[in-house]
Amino acid sequence: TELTLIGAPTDVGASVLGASMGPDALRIAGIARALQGLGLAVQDLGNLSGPGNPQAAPQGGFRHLVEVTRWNEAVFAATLSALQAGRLPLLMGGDHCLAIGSISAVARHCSARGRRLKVLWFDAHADANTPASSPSGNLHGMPVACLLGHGPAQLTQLAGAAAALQAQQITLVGVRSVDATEKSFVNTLGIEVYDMRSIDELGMRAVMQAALADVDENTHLHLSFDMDGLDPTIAPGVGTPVRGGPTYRETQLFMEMLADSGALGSVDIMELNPALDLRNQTAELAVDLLESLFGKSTLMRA
Ligand code: DIR
Ligand code: MN
Ligand code: MN
Ligand code: MN
Repeated sequence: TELTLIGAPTDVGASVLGASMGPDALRIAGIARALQGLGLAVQDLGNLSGPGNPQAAPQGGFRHLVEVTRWNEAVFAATLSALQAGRLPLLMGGDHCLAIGSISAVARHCSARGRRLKVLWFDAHADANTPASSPSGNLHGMPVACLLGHGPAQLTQLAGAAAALQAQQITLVGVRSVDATEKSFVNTLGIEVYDMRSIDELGMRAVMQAALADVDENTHLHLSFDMDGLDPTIAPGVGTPVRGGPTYRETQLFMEMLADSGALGSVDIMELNPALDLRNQTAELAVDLLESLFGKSTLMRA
């Protein structure tokens, strides 16, 4: 596999500043070296550029819609060209609003090639807000809704008129903080969600077996990984931590089972906030988990 690292240094979709430094923290933690060590060819495109963070109040229910759109257009273009070159794009965020751009590009690419797209969304939050339900107007709380066609046209139509995803193409894992109105919207949309209670009751293995049950040889699997999905005791470097997330071991198994599927085609690593981190440990954890995602295992396995 040939990998393309794409840095998107912005926090325009978030309330807390600092995710803009995520890409460089991942580089400092040795992301390229670690993946090369697994035998992958790694190309780092460097950082995309886009507008600064105006730190403005919401307008019409959205904060920074113009800036968020510009950044997503840049992410969309970079992701699509990596895919068209036959490479596996790894988006280094940046806040999670940017997954609208990356996943819209993946959806466009898959439909052009007749491949099925399946998205795994690892997050403490459901990211399924609309202006009607959002407490903040922050677009990093809305990408799942936008990808399903519920949001401003600038963001829902990055790849064309149709929604990037249908509800049955996305599965949420690790969720434990959903806003009151967002909760009924998630239910209405009919998205498959493995919240923390399901992980507690079923275990990560059964959750992932169910989440990956519909993956076949023609499936392109996209992982959108919000670092705040992890338990904050091991991942303090995030802007909106929520206690009670998956442990280190549970998340390793999550990554290993994704690797075993053989279907991984694109990745987002989002919401890493070095300004809130302790000696870059959350970035180092991300790199460690990425090694498992790309096939590192303790022993040879059948
Ligand atoms: C909250 C927080 N649900 C919102 N969302 C976050 O503002 O919509 N998503 N932090 O990652
Ligand atoms: Mn998120
Ligand atoms: Mn989150
Ligand atoms: Mn399923």
